[in-house]
Amino acid sequence: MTAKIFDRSETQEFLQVLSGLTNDKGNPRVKEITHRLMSDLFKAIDDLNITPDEYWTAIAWVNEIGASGQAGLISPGLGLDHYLDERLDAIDEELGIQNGTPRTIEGPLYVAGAPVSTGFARLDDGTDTDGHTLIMHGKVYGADGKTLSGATVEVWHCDTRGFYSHFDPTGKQAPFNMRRTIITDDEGCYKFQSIVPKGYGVPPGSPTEQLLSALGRHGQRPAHIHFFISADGHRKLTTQINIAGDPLVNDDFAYATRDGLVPDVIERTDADSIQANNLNGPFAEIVFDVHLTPLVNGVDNQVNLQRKRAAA
Ligand code: MBD
Ligand code: FE
Repeated sequence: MTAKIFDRSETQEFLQVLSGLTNDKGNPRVKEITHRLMSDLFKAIDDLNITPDEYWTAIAWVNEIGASGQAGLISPGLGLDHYLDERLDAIDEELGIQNGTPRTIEGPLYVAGAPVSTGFARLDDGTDTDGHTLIMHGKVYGADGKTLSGATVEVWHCDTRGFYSHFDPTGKQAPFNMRRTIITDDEGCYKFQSIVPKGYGVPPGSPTEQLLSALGRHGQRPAHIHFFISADGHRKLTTQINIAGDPLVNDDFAYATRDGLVPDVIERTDADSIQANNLNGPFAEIVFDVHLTPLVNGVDNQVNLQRKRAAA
């Protein structure tokens, strides 16, 4: 097939009309983006001879993605979340801002409103008996290099089955299990007890998995722990740490692994360490300090308003 119609003036005029560029109502930014995306899609259909059968298969898939609430899951799977991070990094580089702690993607499974405590929290409710006890702690540092007391550390992770509370297909977990907000203490420290999470996998048979399979890819993430860290006068940091030693640390379907975000996991078996943490057996310890960056001209230039709206 050699028929090509993209460059025809009728096609170009049609793209202007369907994007609203020929009317004076609506939202100019939405028109601009729609025009570009529709043009790229029309061109791809033309160049690749995308058939009606292929096109309508894709539409059915988009419907399934929406019906299953997986737009936020295929997005990191297709690297878009990581790409946005790379762009933020590039913008920071232009501004001369150094991110002492790298950012990485939020993912689709944060829930606002977790219980708040100062200094320390226990994240898990003790019902995941397959879990190995984890003690994780560190200090939050401000732009001036000094520790920040009163900083907010939001943390969330999944259980040993790879399920997050509020998204658990078995309905087994209590609300906010393995989700807490910890305010740093006078020394700028946060500390929590939980269990070492396991990796996450996209739901079997899901439209997300179907596309990944067609790409010859898997839908697994290495074990990881999510964080939002915020403090007055600083930009909110979205990041994660990976559990060192997980075989998928460098094979994450969501592309969230970054240098500096794979802290050592130290296995503690000595009586003194166990007693100092009020535990009754061996545990894993992770130490992870966080360095925040200052506001830019008094504002968080990277704030994600959609997340604010969703949390309101
Ligand atoms: C997760 O737990 C996650 O963090 C991401 C980015 C995507 C799917 C599941
Ligand atoms: Fe996650």
